[in-house]
Amino acid sequence: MVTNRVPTTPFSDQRPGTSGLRKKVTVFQQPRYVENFIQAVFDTVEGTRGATLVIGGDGRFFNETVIQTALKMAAANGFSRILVGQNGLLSTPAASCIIRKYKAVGGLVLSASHNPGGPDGDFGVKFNMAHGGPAPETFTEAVFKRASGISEYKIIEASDVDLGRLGETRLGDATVQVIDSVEDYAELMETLIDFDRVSRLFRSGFRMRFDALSAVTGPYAKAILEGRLGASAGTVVNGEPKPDFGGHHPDPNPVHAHDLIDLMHGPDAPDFGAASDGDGDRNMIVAPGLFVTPSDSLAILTAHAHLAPGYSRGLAGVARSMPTSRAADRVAAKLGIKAYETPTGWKFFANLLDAGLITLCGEESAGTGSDHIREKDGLWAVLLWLNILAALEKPADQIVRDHWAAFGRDYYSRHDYEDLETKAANDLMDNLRGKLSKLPGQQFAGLTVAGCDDFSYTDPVDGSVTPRQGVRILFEEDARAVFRLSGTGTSGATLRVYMERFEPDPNRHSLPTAEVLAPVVAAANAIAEISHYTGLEAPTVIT
Ligand code: VG1
Ligand code: CO
Repeated sequence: MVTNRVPTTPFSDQRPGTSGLRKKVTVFQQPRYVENFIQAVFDTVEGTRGATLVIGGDGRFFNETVIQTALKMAAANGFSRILVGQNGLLSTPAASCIIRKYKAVGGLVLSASHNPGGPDGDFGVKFNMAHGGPAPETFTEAVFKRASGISEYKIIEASDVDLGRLGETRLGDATVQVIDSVEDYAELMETLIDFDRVSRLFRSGFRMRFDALSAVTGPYAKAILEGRLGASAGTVVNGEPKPDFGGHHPDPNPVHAHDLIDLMHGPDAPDFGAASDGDGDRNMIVAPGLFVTPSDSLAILTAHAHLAPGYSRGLAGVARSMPTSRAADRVAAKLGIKAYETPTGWKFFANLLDAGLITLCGEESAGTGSDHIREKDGLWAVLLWLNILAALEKPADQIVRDHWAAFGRDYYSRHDYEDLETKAANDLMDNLRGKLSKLPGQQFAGLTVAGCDDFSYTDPVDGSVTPRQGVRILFEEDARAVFRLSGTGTSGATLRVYMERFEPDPNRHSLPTAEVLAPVVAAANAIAEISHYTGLEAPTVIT
């Protein structure tokens, strides 16, 4: 077998963001672009020789092309065993599960997650470590440095591997094993969730809809919900992964999953609704007539997780990303467990999980997970909800309302200003950071600033410090506004403004979110001078 060392020259833009390297498909299609990045990753991984590597993706356009390249490069770089999902498919949580189960040195996950797909859409490459979680910043920075000085990559000459057929094939000195994408994941779920109880729930006539948005979760949801748990056929919609996600924007939020939202608010709403994103790590939960914010969902799961077999011994602690509402903290306080606040991005949860400090964690962007893997896990969250619904024998909306009655309600909304000019977005943040010291005590839209800072995270496990993770402004009225720039976009810049307000009074738990948050929105706009810097009078997406 011939191993070629192919000369190359670096690209200057291969720095991974919040979750891997994410660019337009057309950028990835440039000759040597994929090869350079993958070689930089392999050069950075310690101990590739003789090791096992996992490869899979969310099935978006360009997935299979990159997988074939990655396989031949992995063989050339000394990996001895490569596990790849059938048809090139692996959801991000399944990849994490498989890396851990088969003690791989890591895995390549090909996905741009919730970003649109297709020839004009986005593509992405993420690397997960031996613990199954996203590479930490020390690793991604090393990859970037390596990619910036790369001069050759290694690839073997071989024909493409048949990804449709399960089983082993030789590729150079390596063995490629095409594995069932769903099996290992489903097995893991069975150890955590009371499948018998959830089956009984479905047999009793409980109806649900799971919208896979034509992305990777379809096969997983069909096999588990309709297959193992006996939900009626047709429970899973848009269940075939498509290279362009059937035109869907695979971001499970009320804007992009509006079909599900409409159904759940209509007269024929089933008992429970859920959706997941491109690579299957996010989840959206909808009760009849009521969208459950991801922040509330994390809090509710924290309060009731002990009802599921995997968590019957209680939780060690809980963590949330900084912009996620403080609802989970309230539950943690009542349970007497510790609540941690991390920067945005799943990679920051890994140390806490590895050290056993937390059991559950989540983000406002619809990511929820536990110590069963090192990624957020969309379908797992849905299954845990089902377990809780079956155990409490209460309608989903009632569970949410009871939660608010017990803990108070954190009204929550995120405003995104997309496709801004990078300079305008940076100027806005610079201006905001520059005025922080003068804000405390000032009033905006009737709210008084109690305190503010630029979030800096000190990892409690390894002591590493990650500064400048977003500006937070706390108001005396128990409200909060957070500002940060997205690290997953592929064109221009996106400003995210996260707003919340706590309402303890049960008589005020059924108000429209926009009404309750109006003063916070006005204050946030005034403080950050959003219209001035963005030229926009309103956000492009409100979730
Ligand atoms: C977004 C979300 C963040 C999430 C990240 C990856 O990042 O805000 O919470 O971890 O996407 O999610 P940003 O930097 O654009 O705000 V996914 O589903 O790509 O794996
Ligand atoms: Co995702």
